[in-house]
Amino acid sequence: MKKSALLLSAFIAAGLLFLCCKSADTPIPDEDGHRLWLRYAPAGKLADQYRNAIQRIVVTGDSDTSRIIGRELASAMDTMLGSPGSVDTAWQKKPALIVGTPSTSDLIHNLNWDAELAEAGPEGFIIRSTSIENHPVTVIASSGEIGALYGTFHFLRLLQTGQPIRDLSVTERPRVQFRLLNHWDNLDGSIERGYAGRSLWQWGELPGKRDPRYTDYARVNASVGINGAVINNVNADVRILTEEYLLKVAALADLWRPYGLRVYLSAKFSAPVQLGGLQTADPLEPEVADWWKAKAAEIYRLIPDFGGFLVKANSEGQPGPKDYGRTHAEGANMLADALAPHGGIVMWRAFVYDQDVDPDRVKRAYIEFTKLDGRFRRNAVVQVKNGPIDFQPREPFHPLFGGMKQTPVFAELQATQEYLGQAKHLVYHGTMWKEFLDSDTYAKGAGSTVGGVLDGTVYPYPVTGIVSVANPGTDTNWCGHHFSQANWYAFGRLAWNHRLSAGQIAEEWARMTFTNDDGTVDAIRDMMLSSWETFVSYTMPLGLHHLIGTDHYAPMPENDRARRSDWTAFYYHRAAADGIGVDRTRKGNKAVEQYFPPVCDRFDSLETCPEKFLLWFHRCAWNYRMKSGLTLWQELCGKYYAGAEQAADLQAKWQSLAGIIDPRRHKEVADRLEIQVEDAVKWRDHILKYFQQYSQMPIEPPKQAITYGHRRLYANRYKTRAGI
Ligand code: GCW
Repeated sequence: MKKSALLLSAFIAAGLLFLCCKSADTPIPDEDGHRLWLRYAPAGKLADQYRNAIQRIVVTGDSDTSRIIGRELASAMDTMLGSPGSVDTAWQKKPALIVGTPSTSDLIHNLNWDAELAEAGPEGFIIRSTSIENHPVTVIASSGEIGALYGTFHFLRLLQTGQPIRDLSVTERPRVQFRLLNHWDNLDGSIERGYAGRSLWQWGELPGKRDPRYTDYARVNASVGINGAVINNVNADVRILTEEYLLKVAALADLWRPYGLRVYLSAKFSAPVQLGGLQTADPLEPEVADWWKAKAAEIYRLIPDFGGFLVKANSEGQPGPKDYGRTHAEGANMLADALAPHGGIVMWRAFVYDQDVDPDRVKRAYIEFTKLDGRFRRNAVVQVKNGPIDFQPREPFHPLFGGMKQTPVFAELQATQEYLGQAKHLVYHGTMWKEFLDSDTYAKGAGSTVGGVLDGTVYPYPVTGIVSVANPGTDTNWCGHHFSQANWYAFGRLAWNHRLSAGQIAEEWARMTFTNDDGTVDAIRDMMLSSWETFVSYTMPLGLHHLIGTDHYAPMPENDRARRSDWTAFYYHRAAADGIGVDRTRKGNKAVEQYFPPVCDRFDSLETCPEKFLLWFHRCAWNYRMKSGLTLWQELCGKYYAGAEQAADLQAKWQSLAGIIDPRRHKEVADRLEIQVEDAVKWRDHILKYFQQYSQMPIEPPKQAITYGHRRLYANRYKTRAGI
């Protein structure tokens, strides 16, 4: 053989060998989920475009925040583009990313964007492709450093989700001012309704030792625009207000300040007695007011940007102004007065359900608080859970949204999945929160959505906010279930802009958390978008609610004994031979009247009441005809069967992603889906069997549940159970 032929065949062999190695499955490295949606995975198709545009990173300013911006960009560029993004203060006339404020950057100052930046506010920002001296640049500008930080994360999100960055023209500002997490963390490290380990706050180590997780936490929040955290449980331990603890709290506040994250505390109303040694905590007693004034002053000496107090009063055994014959407004105002000189706010929770107010728990908070509308100080707000009961899988919106015309209301959502499968079930809350935020209250005619109430467009509230009960803990992946991270993310995004769609948010999250592969993203987004309705179907469909025991997890419709009747399940379903549900119509207990027309009429009439709320507002016979033509009983059976079927679908979809998602996270989610699918069947069977003793009708799985199920397993499982 000629030398050249030899060389050629060696070359071909080497090439083949290379191809073989390439095509052999390269294992996807395991991930533990700790990096959440800030993984900064290598950029795909557009990597060159990004590299060309970002030849330099110019971050000016000499502050902790600007250093954080610089570090974030440098490390992101490093892993996404494979080029150590060196951060500079000098531009050097290269295609560059320039970040800052007009006061920290001459380059930005000279762009003359001041009016637009003022309009966007100190948390808002502009991201724009422009040119300086004929050189293309991308500018992230804000009138405030925190806005520049938020803009940085927004820009990085564009890169992480594979968006082009050639012609950027983005202006963003948050729709509400206060976007807070509420931690139900106790001082002993446990978390009420927490499902992801222990509290992140190491009280025994603070203030001296500062766990790196504190800054990680602030960074994660800043990445979605969350600007505050109430760090202790609303069932408050009074010790948080002692100097010993305030010093610890101040250490957290110091770490969080450069991320724009302010600290708030849950305050126990009886603190003047427990800590101050006073005889009373009566809000109208001057010595009580003085005690709180002094306490506020002490807090602000340690934490100059302290956000304020959250208060759970006269609820579930907590002390409050009603202990002294005073109103919620009188209690809130006393605290508001103590905070006002320092710029703090009081968030007074409307989660009160005093049995003396009305026999129906659903109606109580509205009755108590609408009476007080207009009597709150300007720095006091009423914080209202999304629905009138308590974070049930599905509730109609709370009528206090729209019902409080002069007193600002904040919405309280719950990212921790207390009643939604905890950290075991995959339930994306984005869809649930959107149903709530988009609900039309009609407070001022059509279009008065809950979102519009919250952002101050329906009534000109002086303060606006949306908060969420938090779900992170010390678990490596922060939230227990990898998909529960999406609820933290979705909360931040919706608090920033309640008009974003649940689908967009799910997609962003999936791309950043898992992969930019379009097919996989579609599958994950679909799983997320269907997951809430699926959960509702196999647990509490058609307006049913609170069918649980004290664990708030497993089905317990038979639960008819508790310290209070409104803690049982029976109180809410009232199943009996004649039917099921609570008559809250005008002919019943008139709860519908708490809504504006035409919402009240819509809920009142069987013709128009959305069937998803049927048994919330109506009591119906088991053979009541549903819109589908089926009886209520058949429809109920259908929902439970379909729900369990859909849970199995979720599992199947996730299985199809094996080998695409890294093995560790894939398995951890798969293990939980296994539990979820089993639980869904348990829910279905338990609830239907229980109600059957009243309906006296056969449990009929809908035909399509069997024929349409893609898994024989499901049909077989049913056959075995039914003995067919
Ligand atoms: O949902 C209920 C929870 C309680 C919680 C309470 C509240 C913090 O079961 O654990 O207490 O609501 O919101 O105050």
